Amino acid sequence: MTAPQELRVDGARLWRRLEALGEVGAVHGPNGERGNARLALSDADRQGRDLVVGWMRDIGGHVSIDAVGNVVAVWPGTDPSAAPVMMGSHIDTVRTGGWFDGNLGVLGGLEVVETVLGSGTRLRHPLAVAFFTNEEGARFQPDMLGSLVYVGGMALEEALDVQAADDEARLGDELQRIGYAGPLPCPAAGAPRAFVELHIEQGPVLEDESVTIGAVTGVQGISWTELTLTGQSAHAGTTPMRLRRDPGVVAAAVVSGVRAIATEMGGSQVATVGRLEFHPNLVNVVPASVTLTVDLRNTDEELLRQAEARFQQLLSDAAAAEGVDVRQRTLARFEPVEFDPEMIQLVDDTARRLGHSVMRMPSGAGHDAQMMARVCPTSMVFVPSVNGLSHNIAEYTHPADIEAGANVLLQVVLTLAAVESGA
Ligand code: HGY
Ligand code: MN
Ligand code: MN
Repeated sequence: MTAPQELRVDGARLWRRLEALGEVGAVHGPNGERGNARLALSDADRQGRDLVVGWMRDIGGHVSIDAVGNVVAVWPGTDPSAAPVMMGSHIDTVRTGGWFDGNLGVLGGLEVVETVLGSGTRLRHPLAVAFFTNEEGARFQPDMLGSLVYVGGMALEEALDVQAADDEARLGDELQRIGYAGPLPCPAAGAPRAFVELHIEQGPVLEDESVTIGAVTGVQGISWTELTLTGQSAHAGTTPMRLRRDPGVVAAAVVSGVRAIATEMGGSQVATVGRLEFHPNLVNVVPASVTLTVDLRNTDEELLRQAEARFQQLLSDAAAAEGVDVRQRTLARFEPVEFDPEMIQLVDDTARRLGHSVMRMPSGAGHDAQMMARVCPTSMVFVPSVNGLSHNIAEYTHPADIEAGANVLLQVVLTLAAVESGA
């Protein structure tokens, strides 16, 4: 029997599962890109859920579904009283998503379990693999909603009443519709022994530094705001400029203004207007209203607050100058999270033991791990994104890097789950 520290995953088997899940809600680009569109609780998301739950059961997992649709599969250890070592992520995607964002953390976890089961290695702690509902926050806000409810950070009833940004569908109704309104209560009873999430970096750092593994130190703070700007709809030809109250002008000031704030602040500050909708959106009508979203992030909470304050100032100045009314709604607001130092060290040491280059780095993207860190020791394993691309159907990570990340995940989990002697 292979010594536990010599165990390695079956990279080809993991890649086959990534490909199979990648065919659910497949999006094909003009240059051969193969992406995914599986917005949370859509029919495509249900199909993806059914496929992954089937794999969980195929390898003997006991699958449970909670009231917000989080799915957790568990494989027993030798000590029934021991808390599970949990791996996982999400399988919902943005509308222009890729094969790897989230999916790698869930299918990498399944690959680890299948490798352990196949080796006959006995572990004291159970192993668990989870996928959480609506991590992306593209259809329902906030993002990381399922894991937030799982750890008690958002009331279940509040989550079930969230309305979708696009079609105002109610989250709880969509859960019922796709058959994933589970029986288990939220928040979850009992915390895992630890949580480890394998994920693509989704940025350019590892690739630029030619490093294979990222030992993730934490997640930056996130601030999402939805603005509804209301002016006076009027004829584009007959209305003198001096009489206009054009919300489009204020929206334009916000788009360029938040870019200027991030550029001036530098460091890790980023700013994005990702959604911008004019109403009635017609060539010859001064818009009545404009709805847009502002995404601000920083690794430092104080700096993030400064960015928010500067954004609010530019918004009120521009709205006052144009006589436009502003309504705003916070869609998400999470402070920066630091992961457990011992967990970060374990990822770092394990990657080096396996002979991989490794660097410590914060995550620019939000992840379920930032919620799990509230209840148990947590860290993440990053692998490089080609051209730093993600939330783009061209998202890609080389198979060798996928395999390297899964092997680091495997060995980290074996350490945490405590191999039984004579196993
Ligand atoms: O927005 C994020 O960072 C994550 O993809 N939900
Ligand atoms: Mn993700
Ligand atoms: Mn994502």
